[in-house]
Amino acid sequence: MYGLGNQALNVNSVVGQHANLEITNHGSDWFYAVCALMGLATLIFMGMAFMKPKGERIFHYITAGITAIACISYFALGSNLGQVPIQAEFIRPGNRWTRSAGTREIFYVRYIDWAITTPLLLLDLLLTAGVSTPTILITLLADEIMIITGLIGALTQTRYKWGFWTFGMASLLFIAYQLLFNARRQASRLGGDPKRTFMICGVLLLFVWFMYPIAWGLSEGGNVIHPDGEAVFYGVLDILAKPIFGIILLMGHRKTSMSQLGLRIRDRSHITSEKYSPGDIHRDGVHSEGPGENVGGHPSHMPAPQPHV
Ligand code: RET
Repeated sequence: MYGLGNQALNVNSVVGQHANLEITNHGSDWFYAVCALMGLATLIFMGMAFMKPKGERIFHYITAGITAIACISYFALGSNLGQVPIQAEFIRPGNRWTRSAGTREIFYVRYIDWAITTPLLLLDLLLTAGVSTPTILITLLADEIMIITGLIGALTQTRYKWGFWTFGMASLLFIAYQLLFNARRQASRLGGDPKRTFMICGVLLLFVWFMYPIAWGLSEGGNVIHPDGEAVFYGVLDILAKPIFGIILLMGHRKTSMSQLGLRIRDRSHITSEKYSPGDIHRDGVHSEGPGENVGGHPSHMPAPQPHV
């Protein structure tokens, strides 16, 4: 029924409602190319993980998870799915880029991706700096607020969308403050490779992340650029924010050990069933993990053993 080549727009035009202004085949091709790149990055990061002992893979797993989710999200984008038409606040009839658009295609799938992956990116960086758990939690909360207000603003048809954008900007400024002051001070205390990796990745992250509200203002917000232009703008940012950030971070962690960062990773893969006596098996067939709330099996008042590698 359909010929060769990218048929996503034809096939999926029957799904859901469609906006006056949507991506063309060029936009779809670009999204699929980024999808492939994210998939490749995931394979590379997982390959790099297997070259590390189990207890030293936390950054690899987080980073590969980020690109894996982006790969799926870009598959949806390339297929013109995960979108909804929204009446634009500014209709620009004579504009050569936007033509006469009443409604604009808004990809809400991006925000689902970002709601999962941006906290993970921050986690990568904050664990590198060795900051406290409360600082991590409050920074991730601000991040979720930023993404959700961005989504609500993008779905809002009136000028009130800019109110949500402002809340998102306030959250981004809070995140920047945490990175520039709290996390930087903590990373400096660690010194050496963690400090250097934090500095390089932190500068990259802040520079790239401040571009997102600009892209939003020109696309979902102001309806200034065509959805194909939006695809390229966000796509370049996403490549810098995920695979490029990820490879720099993982290379920076080649020689760092988890204990250097104050991380205690439990690796129980060395435990074999012979080490359990029959009494360790509960009636429901579940292995006992030992006393106390610490699943690692050592009493909580004693220092934890170092991870086995
Ligand atoms: C929005 C609009 C509301 C105001 C602000 C925004 C910032 C978004 C950011 C997104 C980062 C995304 C990343 C994706 C990686 O693939 C939601 C656009 C401040 C910073 C890193």
